[in-house]
Amino acid sequence: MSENFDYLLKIIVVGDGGVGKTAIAVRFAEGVFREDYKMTIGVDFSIRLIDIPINDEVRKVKWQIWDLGGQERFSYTRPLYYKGAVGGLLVFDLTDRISFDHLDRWFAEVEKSCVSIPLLLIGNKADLPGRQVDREEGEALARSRNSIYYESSAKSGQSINAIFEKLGKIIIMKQEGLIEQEEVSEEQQKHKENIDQYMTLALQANNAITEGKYQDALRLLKEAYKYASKIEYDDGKKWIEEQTQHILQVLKRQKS
Ligand code: G3D
Ligand code: MG
Repeated sequence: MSENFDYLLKIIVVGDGGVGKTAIAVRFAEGVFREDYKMTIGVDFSIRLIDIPINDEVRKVKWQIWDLGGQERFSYTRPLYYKGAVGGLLVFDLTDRISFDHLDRWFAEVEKSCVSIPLLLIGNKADLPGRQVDREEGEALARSRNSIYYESSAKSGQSINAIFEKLGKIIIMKQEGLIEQEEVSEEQQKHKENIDQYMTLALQANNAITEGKYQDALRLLKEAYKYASKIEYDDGKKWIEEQTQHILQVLKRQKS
């Protein structure tokens, strides 16, 4: 396949563990449903090139689909995952009510980290019996979030291509000015800058710890804490506290 493309689009797939995020990414990228894929470790991504026609003209799109690899529980690297994403899928499992009830949290987290990117709402596992969420509920939530609702099955392939085509169209039309961009407020912009600052410092601290440069690490952690507070990133703060305690213990042991 030719490596030429008009757009490289990084998108994120978000939602509770087990809802089928990896299955959707794999189904779309490889056209298969694997019964046996392991829980992904770390962040992973799938790639696929597709043509998207807009107003009779084809755009070649290279998708980079980021998959929350088994890290659905919050971790300090989470903002990294969102960085640079231009769109996303918020996925729940139609046979698991709790995964639907958690969507508010996922919406909030993505909106906090990414300045207004288009998000599609996906009720997955439509092939299974025992649905716990009605189509009307999914549609209502999507409407209230200015999103679009799809029901999919990574197993049968239902709606998978349609979802990516729709998302691609929205992203590209925005970028080409064919549909209006939402205004980004100064506050949102500032927030995003604070996230970037936090991330840079947390990663530097992490490297310093790995290299045993503990004084540097302490300084970086302290600085990172300020930004974690500004963005109200409690998991980041917790991580910093844990690392700081750990370093102080190591230093104490080294002294005695
Ligand atoms: P996650 O990445 O969101 O954590 P996975 O979820 O993609 O790992 O999927 C979790 C489980 O649901 C997997 O089963 C997977 O095969 C199954 N699954 C995902 N999508 C669908 C679907 O559309 N239909 C059906 N019937 N099953 C699906 P296991 O058994 O490996 O846990
Ligand atoms: Mg997964």
